[in-house]
Amino acid sequence: MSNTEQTLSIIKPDAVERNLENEIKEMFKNNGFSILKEKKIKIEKSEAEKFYKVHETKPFYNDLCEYLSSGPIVVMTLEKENAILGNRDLMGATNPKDAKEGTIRKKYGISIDKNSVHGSDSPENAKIEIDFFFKD
Ligand code: IDP
Ligand code: MG
Repeated sequence: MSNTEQTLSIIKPDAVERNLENEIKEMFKNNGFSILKEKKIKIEKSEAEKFYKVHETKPFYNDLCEYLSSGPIVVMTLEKENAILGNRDLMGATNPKDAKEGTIRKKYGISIDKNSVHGSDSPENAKIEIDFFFKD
């Protein structure tokens, strides 16, 4: 049975800053993802805190929110068969050091905090995250 899904992807400040936006989008397209919606924005720290609320008890929460709001980001809705897991596979492990060859984080990630991309981790969160950025 087919299972077309949408997932939220973010090209994070470290990658936008290094002008990697187009190269990363090419990786999505070459792997069969359609970019349905996209916008380049800069968010406030308070918005980053809301977006990353699931991590609010983590020691890195404050730095993470500072970071995501530190410069322009590109937010996108990606669509493909099994897009959520497919995007997680293409992104690679959270820590670029552990990411497999051929993944975005292996290719472009600098460190665990500057790991170039975000991707939703479940159908439930994909819906919440797409609505967060694209609900009119
Ligand atoms: P994910 O982005 O692979 O889904 P999560 O565990 O959801 O990883 O963490 C969200 C983001 O928080 C990561 O992408 C990374 O930038 C940052 N992060 C996760 N763990 C650490 C850590 O141990 N130290 C610093 N930053 C971290
Ligand atoms: Mg996550």
